[in-house]
Amino acid sequence: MKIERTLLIIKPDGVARGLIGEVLVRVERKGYRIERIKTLTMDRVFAETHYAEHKGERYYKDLIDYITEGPVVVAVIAGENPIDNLRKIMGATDPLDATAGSIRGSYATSVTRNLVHGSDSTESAAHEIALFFPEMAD
Ligand code: IDP
Ligand code: MG
Repeated sequence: MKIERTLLIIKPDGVARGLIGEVLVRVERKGYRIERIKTLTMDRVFAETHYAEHKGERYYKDLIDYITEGPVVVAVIAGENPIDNLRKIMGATDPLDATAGSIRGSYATSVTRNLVHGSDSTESAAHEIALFFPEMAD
């Protein structure tokens, strides 16, 4: 089995609503290991770096306001095929399109305030892990 990694973020609404455990239990029960985990509050400069590819989108300001509004939990998730599996556990970006049993399908109603983030490719996972956990970069 090839061990790979992805970055999970429980966004400010997930932390404020007391859903940290709910998210992590699903990730662990799927079979993944939580290799690193911490709480932090992103400032706007950091958030703009993380979401740089969205700059110019009409929802960009709302996204930066949202992600900086309070603490988030950031974790490195390790195991087999973590990127695609985590995105499946999370559900589609818009909770309306997310399957009913997914995290977003179960707990979110808004396309912006959709509780969780997961890296979307091997490249973005490596980039995001290095951004949030620079001590892990090799
Ligand atoms: P993802 O989080 O499922 O990978 P992305 O397209 O990468 O989705 O968008 C990043 C974040 O930006 C989303 O999770 C959501 O918070 C916000 N977002 C994306 N698309 C929209 C939109 O059409 N309207 C409002 N917010 C959006
Ligand atoms: Mg994305």
